[in-house]
Amino acid sequence: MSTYAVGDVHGCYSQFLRLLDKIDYSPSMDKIILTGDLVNRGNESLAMINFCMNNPEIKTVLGNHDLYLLYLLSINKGKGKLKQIVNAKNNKKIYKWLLGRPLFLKEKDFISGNTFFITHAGIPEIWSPSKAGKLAKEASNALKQNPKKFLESMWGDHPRTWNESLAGSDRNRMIVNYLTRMRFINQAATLDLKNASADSSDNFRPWFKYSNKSYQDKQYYYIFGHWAALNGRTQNKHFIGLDTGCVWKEKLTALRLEDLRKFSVKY
Ligand SMILES: [Mn+2]
Repeated sequence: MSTYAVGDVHGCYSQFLRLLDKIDYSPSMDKIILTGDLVNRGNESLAMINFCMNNPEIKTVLGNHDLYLLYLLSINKGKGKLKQIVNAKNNKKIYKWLLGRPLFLKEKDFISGNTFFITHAGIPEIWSPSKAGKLAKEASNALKQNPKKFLESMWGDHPRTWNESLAGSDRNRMIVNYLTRMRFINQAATLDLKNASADSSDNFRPWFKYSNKSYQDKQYYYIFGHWAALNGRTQNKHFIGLDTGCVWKEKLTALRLEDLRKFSVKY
């Protein structure tokens, strides 16, 4: 009985099945938690979504591409690789299912006592994990309450810095941008959303290079996807990047939470 976190699948459904095979996945015994971005770029996005809907023991957080899909579903407009989903017969069911996915998951391993925080992009140093969990729930509730309004006003890179007094769409956008799009931030936790490479610039460093008190907890592990250029390299075993670029013809990776062992399949 094991729990695995799996990196960004991006419509690479065949590779995902091969990975499940490799870890000898049993739906009745094992748990899977995906880091989001189930869809887009790859060719089998619809198959991937359908598989997850049919296997409710598979959990996922929402990634920026999943949110983009939600937006396209909300305006009933297919685009690129997501056309197959927007035009699918069960598109209403997919929309409803996606709306119910969280932005943050917490998983405790009771044998080791380790706690894992799973988000698509990460948790900025200005927030403790419990604060991030609360804000994630706040944004999810707003999304469910008024999906159209939320999704329509979600786009944009501003504001760039968190401020407790932010309200309405600005606040939701900020929460979503930290949890699903963040890579580099500065000392004030200002986001640089333009740089998708692995190289720091000016005063911006990878979000996990700062020194939040929670980051020092020896039993806390931060699991994220999103940053394919990083290819899992954080130089800190408490920050585990699982997007290993499957859709860029690299690898799809699973992490077994019990012993932190990684399993990968090649594209
Ligand atoms: Mn992403």
